[in-house]
Amino acid sequence: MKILLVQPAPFEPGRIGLENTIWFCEPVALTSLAAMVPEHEVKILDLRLEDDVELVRVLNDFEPDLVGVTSMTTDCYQAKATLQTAKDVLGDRVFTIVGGHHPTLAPEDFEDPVVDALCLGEGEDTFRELVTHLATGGDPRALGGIAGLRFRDAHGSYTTSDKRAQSRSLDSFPAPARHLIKKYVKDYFFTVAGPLASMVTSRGCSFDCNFCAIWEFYERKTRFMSAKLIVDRMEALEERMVFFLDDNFLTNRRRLEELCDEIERRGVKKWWGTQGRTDFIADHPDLMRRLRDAGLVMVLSGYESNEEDGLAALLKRNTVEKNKKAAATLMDLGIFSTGIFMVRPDYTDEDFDALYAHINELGIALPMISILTPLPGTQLYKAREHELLTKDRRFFDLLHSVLPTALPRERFYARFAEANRVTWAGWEKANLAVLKNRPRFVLEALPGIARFIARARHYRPILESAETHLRDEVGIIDPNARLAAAPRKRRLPLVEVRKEVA
Ligand code: B12
Ligand code: SF4
Repeated sequence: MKILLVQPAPFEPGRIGLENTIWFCEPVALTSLAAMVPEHEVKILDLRLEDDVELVRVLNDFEPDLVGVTSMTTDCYQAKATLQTAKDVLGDRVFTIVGGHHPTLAPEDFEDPVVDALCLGEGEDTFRELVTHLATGGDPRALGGIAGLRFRDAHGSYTTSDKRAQSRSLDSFPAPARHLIKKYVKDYFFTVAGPLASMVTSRGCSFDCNFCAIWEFYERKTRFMSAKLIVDRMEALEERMVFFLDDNFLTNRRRLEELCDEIERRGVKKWWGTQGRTDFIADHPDLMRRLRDAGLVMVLSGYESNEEDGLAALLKRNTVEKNKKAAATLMDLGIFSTGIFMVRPDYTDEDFDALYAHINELGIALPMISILTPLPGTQLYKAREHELLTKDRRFFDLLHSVLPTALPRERFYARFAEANRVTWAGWEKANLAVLKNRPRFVLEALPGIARFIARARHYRPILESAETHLRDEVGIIDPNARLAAAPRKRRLPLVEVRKEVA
């Protein structure tokens, strides 16, 4: 069977967005799926790195029997457009499927004649069974025997098959088929690190923050790849720099110690980065030192708030004290710290001032500010859906406020856009610490540093202008939308909706 797997491009490339400057990585979902069907002819198209016409060209030349696309919330329309194009070019002889976080958490957004099926949850086994069914002449409208699908049945209605168990050991999955993305690899990066390989070494998270649906997507279970296999896979990579995409990599102390042992024993020389919580960093400075010595150069963490109340309202189960200690530990060790902070739509001028002052005190190498956004599937979404100003999925990029703001929108975005200029006090100190501790990394990253500076210069005017946000919203969000009552200093309400999930 001929299979085309597609990573859609953002709706409007060149707008504000994480992938333009900070983090742009390989589509691990697609290489993981491709690895499950090695006996079939598979192509992967990363449309973020291709000309607009490439999709149509490949559809015409390759004539795939199946087109699959991945989608997070912001990619929803582009993912559907990809499948629409597939049907336009190849008609009903092509089977179309979408998978990923958004179709799993908001399947109704994909119920459309151009979508034959949605993969709900983890995809590997579902995809392999589907491909085998279709390749052996199975009816494309009779998929009820394959767990983890929502599909269009013989009557054209959507039907959901049994739930796909998410219990398979991560060590039992084959290595992602990275040879299919070889031509793109030079273009993937995390800040100054690139060309960058990406790996996933765990799935799930044991926390239950109300703005994040990772724990719901993985049904409250966390699975880990063994330290030995991580290092086998690292050794097999051509790239010197690797990013572990795990949402919460720094969590299983024993596994991390084993990872250090394996890396030391085998003498693996890679620079690597990952995501991890600040409480773990604060509570394990010695282990962080060992991890640093094993090649850890960068950590992305959600610091989120400068207020204990703010953290509690997000059910983050962390403290400002731990945030401070983590930032100091990372600076001390010379690990490049990227910190994500959230501006709330109910922010006043004083709130903005306090958050920015706090960030400057912390001393983060790269602070990133986002806007609190109820993403579909989260507890926050359930609690605040009725307040949304739009359900246009392009605005769920954490850079637009889909909730009414306390400040006039113009002022809100002016203060938000200002972050890029006013939160850099810790930058120099934190980066000098990296330079001092990791001169070899800095030397190897010089081309990446030059590319990062070029990207930052290009996107700065976009990031630092409130106009870009307001322009995006024209005709979609009422520019005068405001919170009904001006907020005052108060304790933030906890959002406790959950439990129907368990
Ligand atoms: C790397 C990453 C990115 C990359 C791009 C990812 C890519 N595809 O290239 C970058 C850095 C650009 C990015 C950006 C953003 N991201 Co992001 N990102 C991730 C991260 C950390 C890893 C993605 C990954 O590769 N996972 C590993 C693969 C194996 O898992 P998977 O994608 O879920 O795929 C499996 C299944 O879903 C399914 N599947 C997936 N696709 C398909 C397709 C088919 C055909 C089939 C059959 C099955 C299938 O099978 C796969 C194998 O089991 C995830 C967290 C996570 N755990 O996934 C967040 C995540 C996807 N991002 C998220 C968000 C919110 C964003 C941003 C909006 C904001 C931000 N600041 O992070 C921006 C949006 C960018 C934009 N375009 O507007 C959310 C999405 C939530 C949602 N409702 O969609 C996640 C889940 C993080 C979170 N904690 O909530 N992100
Ligand atoms: S935000 Fe991080 S710690 Fe919280 S549930 Fe999501 S992945 Fe886990």
